[in-house]
Amino acid sequence: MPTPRLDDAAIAALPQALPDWRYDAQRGGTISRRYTFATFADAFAFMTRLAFEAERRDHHPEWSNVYNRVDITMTTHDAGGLSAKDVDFARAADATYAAAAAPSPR
Ligand code: H2B
Repeated sequence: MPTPRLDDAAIAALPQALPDWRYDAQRGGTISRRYTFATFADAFAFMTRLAFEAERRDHHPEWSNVYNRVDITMTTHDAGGLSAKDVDFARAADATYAAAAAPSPR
């Protein structure tokens, strides 16, 4: 069964639900966030932890890493836009970041 897209009310509530993520209407809806770390090793450790989280959920980030930065974009391909899986993964990423040894301020 395809994953349902978020409805308009859920989209409108995103700034409250995920204050550090930016919504973009393109591609049926995406959310993005940049995480900044003290070092490359901290950034890569965060990615490693999230990679296992993604596998567990079968829901995977579009992401890139440059030195101490990790940029993540989430959308759900089979929904043709944003779904609750993206919001859940964003929450997991935020929790992983909050638990990281040395997050640095944005
Ligand atoms: N991750 C994300 N972010 N969106 C998807 O639509 C998606 C995914 N689909 N991971 C999954 C895998 C799909 O390709 C497999 C077949 O379930």
